[in-house]
Amino acid sequence: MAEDQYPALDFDPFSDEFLTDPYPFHERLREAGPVVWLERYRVWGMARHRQVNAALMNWEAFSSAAGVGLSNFNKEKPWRTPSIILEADPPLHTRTHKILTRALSPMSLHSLRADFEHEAERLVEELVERVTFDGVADLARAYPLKIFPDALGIAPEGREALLAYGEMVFNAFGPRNERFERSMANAAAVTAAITAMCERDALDPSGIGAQVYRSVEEGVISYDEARLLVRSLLSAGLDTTVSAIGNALYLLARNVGEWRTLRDNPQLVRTAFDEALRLESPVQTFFRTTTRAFEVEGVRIPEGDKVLLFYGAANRDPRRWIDPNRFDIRRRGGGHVAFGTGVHRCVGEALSRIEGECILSALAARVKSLALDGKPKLRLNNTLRGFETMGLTVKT
Ligand code: 4IA
Repeated sequence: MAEDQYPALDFDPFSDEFLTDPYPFHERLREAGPVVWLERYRVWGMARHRQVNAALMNWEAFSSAAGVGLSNFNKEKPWRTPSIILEADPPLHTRTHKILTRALSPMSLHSLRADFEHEAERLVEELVERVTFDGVADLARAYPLKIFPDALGIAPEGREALLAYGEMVFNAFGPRNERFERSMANAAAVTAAITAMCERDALDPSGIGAQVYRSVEEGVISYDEARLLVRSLLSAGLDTTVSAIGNALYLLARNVGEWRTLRDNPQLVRTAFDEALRLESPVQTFFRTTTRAFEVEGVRIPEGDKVLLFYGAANRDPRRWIDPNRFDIRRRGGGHVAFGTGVHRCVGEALSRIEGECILSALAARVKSLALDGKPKLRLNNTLRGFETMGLTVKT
């Protein structure tokens, strides 16, 4: 391709049509070229694994500090105080990242595992007795909504605000479309509830939230920064795992052979959950902003432009995976970008894996067959891919 020639595409990655079935669009994006121009939002797009991975690894050229949504914080006022970990670059990011990495370290998580297992087994037992239930409301949502706020040390009252807030946060990374506006209907009340939950005095001293405040005593961050880091945990940790668990249930219910393989080989829970994350990635897209002109395969992206990275498309790139659309719970080797990669790679990965694996283990131990009742309904969101309802029937 000649200099300054690039494919231009006119579809809207945040439309109902795209979000309902993104995969044919992903294929067109990947096949159009390593980097494309998206007319509708006047941003660049990358959908191939190699380029998405490379951009995520290069925080110096592909900055997060102007926000990882469509809105450019250098030009528009952010809808909330920017996150000091997600929407920051080193060196600020390095300092905050260390704090959350410590709060979510294997050591801190170790003591949670028994509770997580117990709660998963209890919930699955209850659902097995009911035989028919909603895989989202009764399992994929119910489970994280109990154990995650418990782990953080959040009071039992008012937890509904957490899901409403997540809905706002993840829609806000997209354009100010109808979906975004609808989720913001109750914004003031929801934000006030979340802000109150993040205060030191509102948190149980034995939880992960209180752990973040230890860094204030150590003089590493200010009180306000700690509060923002607790807000990051609340923003990032719930809707993502709800989607991940729901999507895994969907794939296992749809692929009877894979369910049988898991039931007969429960040691495969880790790769099964990982494969579900690859194939139906909860986080579908994030943006970066170029800090300088950057050339990708002969296309020059100017400084200060937004670049939309299609994680979900990268995770099904046939250049990277054999039979990419197949759900294969024995697939190994990782390499998907569902958790991102580079300095911003998910700090809650280990926690999310414990959640996913506890649910899949409890099901594998107790359930012989898992079947969808009718067609599950998606919950469309500008960033997250997940279900709203999913009728399931289990047999023991
Ligand atoms: C934050 C990537 C996503 C799960 C995420 C969302 C919000 C925040 C961090 C990560 O508010 O810091």
